[in-house]
Amino acid sequence: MWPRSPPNHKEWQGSGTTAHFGDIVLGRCYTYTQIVRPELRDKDCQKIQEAFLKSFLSKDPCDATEQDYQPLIELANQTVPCNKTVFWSKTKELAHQYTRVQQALFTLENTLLGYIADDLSWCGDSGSSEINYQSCPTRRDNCSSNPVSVFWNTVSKRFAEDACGVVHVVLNGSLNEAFDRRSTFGRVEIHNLHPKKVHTLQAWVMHDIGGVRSDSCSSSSIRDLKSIISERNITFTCQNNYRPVRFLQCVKNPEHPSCTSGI
Ligand code: AVW
Repeated sequence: MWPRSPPNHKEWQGSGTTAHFGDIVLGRCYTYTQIVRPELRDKDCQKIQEAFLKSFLSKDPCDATEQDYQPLIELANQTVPCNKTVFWSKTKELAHQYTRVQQALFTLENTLLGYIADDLSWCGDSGSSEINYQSCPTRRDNCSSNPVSVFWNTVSKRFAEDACGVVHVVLNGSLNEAFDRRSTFGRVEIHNLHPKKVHTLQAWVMHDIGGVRSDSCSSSSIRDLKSIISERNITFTCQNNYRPVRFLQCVKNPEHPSCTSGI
């Protein structure tokens, strides 16, 4: 049969599967389980790679589901200790810089599944068993249930459900709204914290050095977050420019006044 679309024709608006996807998944899995967290050295990276590929190959890339990822999630399952979970929203780089220094802390990308998938893109096609390296669907294609979005929603939900003790979130206080209900953090993670396990959410609202101080702990978006959290019977605390994270920002701007006095 003639292929549905000729080669090189871009079917979708998003970029295609990351080149060497399968090898990257396998390589990252080995790096993580053998070097980053050797306590996971017994994980089967071949099986993890296979389960990842199976989750989206030969399937309609606009109809991905949570169930597609269950075998992968089970193979890669990992316990994050209580008090060590760090969420982020619009602060990915800073949050990762912090957990790189504080190695006992975990963002989602410091867990095996998040580490493997970080910044990759992937999709397949229902009419073929091949990886689509040409293009992948996005929300712009009217396709919110694409394999990448469903993956991050599913693993973010699981990451939040598994959290316990005090949990942390790094927010961007230089945006109009440091807390955005439509973000993965606002839409998925806060609603999946278990109040019986998580007693406190501690927010760190970080301002860019030299940037505008547009949002802070007393702003309306953070009040919004506080009310959602309090209604769920979880204690909410908030700090502007949490010092250990501020120090990391100051590494790049040591002479800025906010880094030389009173920080
Ligand atoms: P955002 P969110 N690699 O900055 O609160 C590629 O507004 O929405 O923050 N894409 C990713 C990754 C990743 N590592 N992580 C999330 N995405 C997607 C997961 C995701 O669909 C972590 F646990 C999201 O809409 C954070 O606590 C967007 O890229 C929280 O969710 C990032 O948007 C960050 O998500």
